[in-house]
Amino acid sequence: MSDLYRDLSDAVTAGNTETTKKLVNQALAERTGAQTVLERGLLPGMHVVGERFRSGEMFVPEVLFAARAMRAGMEILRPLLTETGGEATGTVVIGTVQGDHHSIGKNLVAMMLEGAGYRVVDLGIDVTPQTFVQAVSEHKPDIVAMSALLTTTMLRMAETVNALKDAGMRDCVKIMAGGAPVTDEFVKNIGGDGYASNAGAAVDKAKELLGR
Ligand code: B12
Repeated sequence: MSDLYRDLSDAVTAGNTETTKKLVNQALAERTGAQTVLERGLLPGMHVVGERFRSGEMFVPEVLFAARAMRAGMEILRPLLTETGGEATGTVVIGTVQGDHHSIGKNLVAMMLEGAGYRVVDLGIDVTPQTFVQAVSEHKPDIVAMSALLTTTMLRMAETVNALKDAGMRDCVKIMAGGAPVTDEFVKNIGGDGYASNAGAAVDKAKELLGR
């Protein structure tokens, strides 16, 4: 990793928003692509946060600072990652499921889908099955995409699939799900259509499911 990327990764881990923004802008000024800045600077920083949180070296307030720095960096990259023109390739309704407040991964997936030309309706975090159903009825999406980062909230994904079935809407949409604890097998078991382990793969999966 070059010094710039290491410094950027460290700034995210330390929750230093101003340094994160400065280094993202510096990397872009050096004509580095937005995708590279994301993959080599911001994501590794968040990865370290995950490991330190797990091992008890970091606590929730510090993780929140890191998340804020990550979000500030992502906001600078957003227009570059989502630059498209012309007709939308399809519509995706996305949200983090009920009881779950993790938004970073969901936001990245939304951004990458926008970048690939999809219209994205982001329902935010803590989204109940009923809200997903209402959004499908209102926006008529091609895909419903659910995110969960907690093993406990993964169960809400199954409830959302069932709520769509009960509302007679299951066959109108493709259902994708992801997030750290989610697996391909789990998504199949709950009656979903597609799983992806990261935002880039989520775009590939959306294209595969819709054939466009
Ligand atoms: C940041 C963070 C937080 C922040 C969230 C801030 C925010 N705005 O998002 C805060 C501090 C709020 C938080 C709170 C909590 N957290 Co937390 N958090 C994390 C942490 C460190 C990083 C998550 C992250 O942002 N990763 C970076 C992103 C880019 O990765 P990602 O989310 O996995 O997303 C990628 C893929 O999964 C995929 N993807 C994601 N969504 C989707 C959707 C679709 C459709 C597809 C196809 C793909 C996809 O693509 C994404 C991009 O590549 C993780 C550790 C970890 N290793 O995941 C713990 C972690 C998820 N948290 C954990 C816990 C326990 C909690 C709390 C319960 C802590 C507490 N005691 O209060 C609370 C729960 C709050 C709630 N109700 O949700 C545990 C979960 C354990 C478990 N097995 O359930 C983890 C794993 C940490 C740990 N090892 O203990 N957390």
